[in-house]
Parts: sequence; structure tokens; C-alpha cells
Amino acid sequence: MAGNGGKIIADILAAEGVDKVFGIPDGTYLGLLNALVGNDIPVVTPRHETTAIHMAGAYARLTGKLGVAIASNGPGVANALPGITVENAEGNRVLVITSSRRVGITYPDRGGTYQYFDQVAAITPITKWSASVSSVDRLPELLRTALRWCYRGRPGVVHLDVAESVINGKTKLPAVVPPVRTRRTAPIAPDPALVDAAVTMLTTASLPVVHAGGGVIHARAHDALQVVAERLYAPVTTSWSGRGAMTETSELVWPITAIEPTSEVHRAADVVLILGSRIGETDWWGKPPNWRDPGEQKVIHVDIDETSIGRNKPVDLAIVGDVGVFLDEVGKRLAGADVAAPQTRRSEVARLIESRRADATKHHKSLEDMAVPMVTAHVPAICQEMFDKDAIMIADGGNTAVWANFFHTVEVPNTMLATPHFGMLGAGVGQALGAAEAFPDRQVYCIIGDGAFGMHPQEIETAVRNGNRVVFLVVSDRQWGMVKMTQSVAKAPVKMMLRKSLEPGATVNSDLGEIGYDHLARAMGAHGERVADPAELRGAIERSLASGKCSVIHVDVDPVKHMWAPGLLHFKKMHQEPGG
Ligand SMILES: Cc1ncc(C[n+]2csc(CCOP(=O)(O)OP(=O)(O)O)c2C)c(N)n1
Ligand SMILES: [Mg+2]
Repeated sequence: MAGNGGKIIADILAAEGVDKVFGIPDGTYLGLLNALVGNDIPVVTPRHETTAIHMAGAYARLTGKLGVAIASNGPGVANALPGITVENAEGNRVLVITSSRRVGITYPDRGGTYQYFDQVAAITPITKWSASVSSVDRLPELLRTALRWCYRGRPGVVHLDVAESVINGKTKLPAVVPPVRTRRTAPIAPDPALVDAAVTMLTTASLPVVHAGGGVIHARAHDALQVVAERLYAPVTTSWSGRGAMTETSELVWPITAIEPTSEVHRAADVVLILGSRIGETDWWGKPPNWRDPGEQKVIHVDIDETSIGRNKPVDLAIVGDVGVFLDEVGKRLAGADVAAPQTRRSEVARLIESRRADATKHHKSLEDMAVPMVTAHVPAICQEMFDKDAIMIADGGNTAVWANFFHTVEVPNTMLATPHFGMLGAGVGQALGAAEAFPDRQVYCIIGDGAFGMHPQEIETAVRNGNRVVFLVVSDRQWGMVKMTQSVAKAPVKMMLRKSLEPGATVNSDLGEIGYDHLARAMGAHGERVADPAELRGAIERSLASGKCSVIHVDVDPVKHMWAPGLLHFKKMHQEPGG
């Protein structure tokens, strides 16, 4: 049968079960667009290519499916670069297909080619793998190699650059084969002898502790983790990326925002089970004083990617494999055995829980402050109360994201998104839209800084056009709040402690003017609200949900109180150079 390169791509993606593609249309890949539509794969179109990449990343992380995004040669690809960088750093499984100019124009390289740059050279260092397809004969082979890379090791972004002449040019179509014939589709099972050894270490430990990273979310191992944690009566700490690996309503979970109590747990453990985490900078590199001395703490490290194991924290037992399969196997072995946690462990865990509770109440004072404009804590706290338990929450911005993290509890696993590795302002807009595309029937809301939202407000129209009923709560302090805080403390620490803020003009370019985001929303056909009084926020959320469409609530917050987000001192320390 005859077709074109676009049809080859669409057929292989359809066989992979891809059911949505994100990107902005372009003539260079018309053959692909037509073939996707022909395969009942809709193309969801934002107004900026970087949004498409974040939509695909959020879609992948929330559903466990492959996220696919497209971008067109030259400017389209240039616009996609930030999104590619971030989604790769965050470890979300995204395949990006870009078009490039026709082979007859780019080869030989004459210079002066329109809308052209070496896309593979630019993208290679920001992805797991990137290649160019300049001949249709190699398209099936290279696309299948790309798909193998998508499922190899730690998830991230994989890129295939396909010349317009390949996508739109006529060719004979190869037979479509199911993925199981061309790549590994079953999760990698860990060596059973190593699982046995892990069980022995865990059951003979005096205080075993589980540290869950983003790998647990990608393996969708939330329930299996809970079973193992409960059978061992072991505290579970989560990395920033692993937030939501297990429900935070469990007394055994230490949300990452319990920063000092988490370190207390890490210092108390004699055996640590690290699951799908590299123990990076925001895990304090696994080092004292936030973790116990390596000589006194045994480490079991399970990861799908063997290059992550033992990289920062020395290991006693290295296990390569899917953390979901590992946990299922451990759970089974613990089911029959007499593993009733010893009383000493129960009292130690009770002590640690008490310490975590005391730490949490420290922050809750802000919720008693009913001044107008409001203190930011009310925004996440009221959202938690108003939205469904399984609503997807996205946190974006500087201090806004900190406040949102501290006053949110992940009740249902894998319902919170952010960019914990990159802190990418504005990514939350695309993530929210991707979440709404992943689960059209669930509530999605995004708490975002006014600076961050200002990077992609045009996507309100995307949400309206595509029927994404996202509620954006834009925290308006009219400043790059986190930057202003850092500058102020660096300039006059004592004055800041005494007066809480410096005189106008004391910091460099950290103030912003106002964008009336509620007006902007209405201009694009969305529902708009503006609130400054915490007592009025519930009503605004109710009306937003009742509007049945994308809504933007412009929330005026006290700009000085906003600068004093919780945990600031810890964050400063966390980013010190590790040494050792
Ligand atoms: C894309 C991007 N540019 C710059 C930064 C550096 N940065 C970190 S926080 C911050 C200020 C954020 O302002 P806003 O979104 O209004 O949140 P606020 O801190 O005021 O809550 C900046 C500029 C970043 N993280 N991401
Ligand atoms: Mg701000």
C-alpha cells in the first residue's frame, strides 16, 4: 500500500496506543496531521510550542501513557526547546517529533537556509536520545529505536527529527506490527535473590525507612508501596518529585514539606529502601547531617536505571528493576511471614509522628490571619477544602509554589504536578491543560504566581477552545516575590528580620506592574473573578466551578507576608554545595 512518511509515523503511534498528540499545525507535517486524524488520534493545539511539550509531559505522568508532541522546523522547534529541557529534567516520558526542511534544501548545507538550524545538535544534550530521519527507508527503524529509548531507563524526552520531504513524500507503507514485536513491553523484574536479600534486611532492621522518588509514580506503584510500608510499619518519605507516591493521609507518610521531620526520620533509620530516586540536591545528596552517617545506615537502592544507583549515597544492596514489580514481590513475601513490627519500632515511629505533627502546626498560624489582602496560605488551604479529593493540583511560581506545597495534602496519589527539578515558571499552565486532557472529567486547578502566569496567559484561550475546565488561581503580589525576598535578605538581613521588608527601590527590578488576570480571562471567553478577602475565596471558587469553563481567579495577596513563605531557611541550606 502506498502512503507517506506521516502515515508510517501515525500507524506506529496508533499501534503504541497513543491517543492524543500535542502541537501546533504546520504544512511541513501535513502528511502526519492527516494520518493522525485518520487514525482517530486528535491533535490538541495550544498557542505556544513549549506548552505542547508540557501538556504531553503532564499527560504522560498522570496517565502512565506515552506523551507525544510535535513542533515544526525552525521557529516551532526553537519555541519547544524550554519545554523539552524541563520535561527531560523532570523525567516525564515524552516523544517529540519535529519536522525539518526538505532534504533537497538542507543537503548540502549551503548556508542561508530559511527556518533552519541543526535541531538534532541543539536537542541532543537536552534529551535521552535524538536522531534525524532524512530518508523514508529509515523511518520505521528510527521511530522504533526512539520508542525503545522512551522505555529504556529513567523516563525523559526522546526526539525524532523528520524531514518534510520524508513526512509528506510518497512511499510504500511497511506492515504495522504490535509493539511487543519490536521492543520490551513488560516491566523489568528484579532478581528474586536480591528481593529476598532486601526482605531480610528490611525485616531485621530496627527502623526501616522507605524513601520514594518519582520512579514510584512512573511505575504506578502507589498501592504496592502502601502495602509494604504498612506491613513493615515503616515511615515513608518522599522526594519533591516523588510527592504523591503514597497518600499523605497515611500517618506513615512524611510529606516533603515536613523538611526537618523528614531529616529526623532519615537520621533515625538503620535501613533505607530508596525507590526510584537519585537522591539529588533536594534530598540533601543523602548526606549527614540530614541523613545518618553511611557507616551506620544500610541502603537498598532500587531503580529502573542502573546509572542512578549508588551515585550519591553508597549502597549495600543494588537492585535494577521496576519498583512496582519489586514492591509487589516484597509485599508477597511479607504477607506470610511474621513481620509484626516490634514494639520498639512502634514507639520510635510514634515519636517521629509526634514530632512531624508539632512541626506542621507551626505553619498553621497563617490561616488564622484574616487580613485583606489575604495571606497566601489561604489559597491552597481553601482549595483543598473546595476541590474534589482526586482533583489534580498544579503548583507554579516562586514563593507561590512554596506556599502551595506547604498548605496542600496529596490525598489521592499522583494528583499533584509541579516542576520540582527545574522550578520552571509558567510550565504549570501547560501542565494544567495537559492534566485536563488526560482526565476531562476530573477537576484541575493551578495555583500560580503572577510572574509565572504572565509567561503563558495566552493559553487561557486554548483552554476555552478545547473545553478544559481548569481553574487558575493567580497569586498577585505584583512582584517576582521569591527574588525580591532573596535580594532583600542579602542586602539587609537584620533590617529584614526587624521590619519584614525594605523601603521601595531597595531591590533591583523585582517589582511588577499589575495585569488584571480576571479581565484578561474574560477577554478570552473564560470566567474571571478577583478576590482579596479570604472570606470571599470560597464563593469565587464555587462560581468558577459552576461556570463550567476555564476560570481565572486573580487573588490579591499581601506582598510583604507573601515574601515570608514557609521553609525559606531550609531551602537556602538545601542548595549549599554538598562537599564530601
Ligand atoms: C522561567 C524562569 N525564569 C526565571 C526563574 C527565576 N525565578 C525563580 S522565582 C522567580 C520569581 C517568581 O515570581 P512569581 O511567579 O510572581 O512568584 P512569586 O515568587 O511572586 O510567588 C524567578 C524570576 C525561574 N525559576 N524560571
Ligand atoms: Mg509574584
